[in-house]
Amino acid sequence: MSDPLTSKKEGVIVKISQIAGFLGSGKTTALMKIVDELVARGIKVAIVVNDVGDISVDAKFIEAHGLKAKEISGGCICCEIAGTFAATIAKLHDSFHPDIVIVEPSGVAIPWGLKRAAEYSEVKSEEKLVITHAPVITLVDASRINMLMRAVKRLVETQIREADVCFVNKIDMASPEEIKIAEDFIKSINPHAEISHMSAETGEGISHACDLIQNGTSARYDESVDIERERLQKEYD
Ligand SMILES: Nc1nc2c(ncn2[C@@H]2O[C@H](COP(=O)(O)OP(=O)(O)OP(=O)(O)O)[C@@H](O)[C@H]2O)c(=O)[nH]1
Ligand SMILES: [Mg+2]
Repeated sequence: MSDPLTSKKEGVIVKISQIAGFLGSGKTTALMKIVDELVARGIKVAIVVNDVGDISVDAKFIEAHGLKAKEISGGCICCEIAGTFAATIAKLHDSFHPDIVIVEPSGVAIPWGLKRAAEYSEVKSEEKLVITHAPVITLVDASRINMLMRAVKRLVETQIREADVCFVNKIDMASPEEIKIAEDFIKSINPHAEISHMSAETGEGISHACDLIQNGTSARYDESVDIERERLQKEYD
């Protein structure tokens, strides 16, 4: 997607990539493999994790790859601690100059809220910083799709609606029926999203995710506000 606001701005560009998905959908497992491949491609990557669960990104893994990690514990990146998240991105930028910051939001985070929080880091940085976004990736756990569609439907719907690409994950353990249910569910909520398959466990789909993160873009939060304002203005006129 074109990014008119960003193209008007000047400064060092940092791309934010978020891998969303409900608790236990495979975000950390996917993130590890994605980071591995992006680093092998020569990209300077930083990771920000917001773990509310027990499983956290292995600091040794991160150090072994020469990466900087910043863990934010508790709460939700996108709303409660937006200021801290923005400061984290700005600090990472000022000290490490990553090309891409990959964010694992908490499993209950909303993608657009995280975009807004990331863009706020532009005013927090010592340098002139311009945030761009990689396509928002949402992982949908096919092996638990029936539970997800019942117990946490609203949240999962929002994560799917705000995604550019949905990966149906855990295809190695899900049945063909579950995979089909997940695909239909995604289509019914977000017909514009690209739907792809992944097994974060076996590595299937990881290269495609890396291509999207490296080469793709997604609209800015503030751009979406302008687009919405224009649309409402037209309706009013
Ligand atoms: N079989 C299979 N298991 C997977 C796959 N992806 C993740 N898992 C497993 O699912 C569990 C949760 O994976 P995580 O990567 O920790 O999920 P997460 O989304 O980071 O979880 P939270 O951070 O707690 O929300 C782990 O036991 C993983 O090993 C997959 O593609 N196939
Ligand atoms: Mg995790």
